[in-house]
Amino acid sequence: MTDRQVLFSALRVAVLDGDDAAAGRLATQALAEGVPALEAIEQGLVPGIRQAGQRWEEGEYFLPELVTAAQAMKAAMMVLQPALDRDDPSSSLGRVVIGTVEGDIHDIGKTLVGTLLSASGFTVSDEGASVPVARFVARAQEFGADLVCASALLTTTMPKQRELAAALKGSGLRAKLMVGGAPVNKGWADAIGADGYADNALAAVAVARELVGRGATD
Ligand code: B12
Repeated sequence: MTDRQVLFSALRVAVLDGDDAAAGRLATQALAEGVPALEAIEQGLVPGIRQAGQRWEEGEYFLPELVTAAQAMKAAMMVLQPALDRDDPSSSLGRVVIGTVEGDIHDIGKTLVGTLLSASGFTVSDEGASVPVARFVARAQEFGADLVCASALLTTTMPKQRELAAALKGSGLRAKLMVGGAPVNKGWADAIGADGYADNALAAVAVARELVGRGATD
């Protein structure tokens, strides 16, 4: 294993153990060693939180352990996020309203997507988690959004994305809709009339650029 792999593995274990002090310290170490923030997130933190979810599914972890794993991930993200923001300070590619749909408190993936969009040059208004459909629409109007991004992590909250697609169409606003989240796929996005879908934060940036008419080489 290379030094970098050892560090990624330690980050993963810190999340799994719900050790927020270690997660924060290792994130700081990663930046000090010149590891790109996104690499530390995708190769250390994300596998850690996914593995914690798997252990929970298999009955090895209980909810408090999953919560502390998420807290450790957030502690590391607090350190890494400013580095993501610094990575590409270009002029605004478009205005984005992002949030997790109502009834759903999962915000880690949504925040990652919002941060990368912002780092890639979009102006982002992050509305947080459990955002009602009406609030997405009102905010899109007042912010002059080109794009609304809605995350759903629960099969029970995915229908809110469908409601949002219909509400945005009915509002007459120009904003396009991109959806995502672990249970969401392209078939669902097409079925509800969303304009775009991506299964990870980097792909979300590419799709967002296409949706606002600013393809990869602009
Ligand atoms: C961490 C976690 C939690 C944490 C959330 C902490 C937080 N602040 O977010 C806590 C412990 C609080 C939690 C609670 C619950 N959870 Co939970 N949780 C997870 C877990 C393990 C990881 C989610 C995560 O953060 N992944 C890491 C991020 C980076 O990945 P991501 O979210 O998928 O996002 C990426 C992509 O999907 C995409 N993306 C995400 N959003 C968007 C948006 C757009 C527009 C685009 C383009 C892309 C995009 O890009 C992201 C970055 O690459 C998942 C398991 C899993 N494998 O997903 C279960 C999971 C989502 N949870 C689940 C459940 C059931 C719950 C609870 C209902 C449990 C309970 N009984 O109380 C509650 C939900 C309460 C509520 N009302 O919301 C189930 C959902 C099952 C289902 N079919 O609906 C899962 C799948 C676990 C399981 N296998 O059973 N959870």
